[in-house]
Amino acid sequence: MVGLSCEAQTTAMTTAHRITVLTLALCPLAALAVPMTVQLRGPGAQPLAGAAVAVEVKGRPAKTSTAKAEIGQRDRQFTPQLLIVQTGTAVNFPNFDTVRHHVYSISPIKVMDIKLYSGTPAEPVVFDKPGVAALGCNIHDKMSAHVIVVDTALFGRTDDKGQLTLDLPPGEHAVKAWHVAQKSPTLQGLRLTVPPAGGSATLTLAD
Ligand SMILES: [Cu+2]
Repeated sequence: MVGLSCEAQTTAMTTAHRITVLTLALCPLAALAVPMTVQLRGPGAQPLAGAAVAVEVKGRPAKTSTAKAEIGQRDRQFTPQLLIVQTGTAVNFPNFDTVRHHVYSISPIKVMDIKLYSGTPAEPVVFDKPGVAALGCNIHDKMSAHVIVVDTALFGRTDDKGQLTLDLPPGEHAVKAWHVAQKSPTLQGLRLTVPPAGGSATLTLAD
């Protein structure tokens, strides 16, 4: 058994009960996650690409004190324009342009103001409350980005088909989702049921 991944061990489970007992003893609970594909749709059933989806599993830590992330500025645009992070993540805002930028947010979860600067600011900004922060640049009105802050490490961004696959424990979980086209500026709460073997589900975001 030594050197086998938990996945390989799970396959071995079917061959001998004795191995099953050993496998369960070796694999931590987190390894019992199964692949689950979520498709996020809008109120008109259209798939929502580039949406943030986060799954909150009971008993898992809501915050991090170690994660780091980055939103750069390049060619007078934020990159990326959507950043999804766990609550407590420190985000840096390096400016790769030769022009100076002035990054700000007046969103309630993070009021911030990095005044006209070049290079990388000395201190990152810690996003310590869950929700949505809309970022802008005081100099370039067209620059816009969003930081989506979620109380879970299980999150991602939907692809062109509005889909996202995550390894999740079976059960019923709370989901937080957000898409730039929705009218409400906050994360929406949804529910997701993950069957024992995983699978797929469609979730619908309101306007
Ligand atoms: Cu700017």
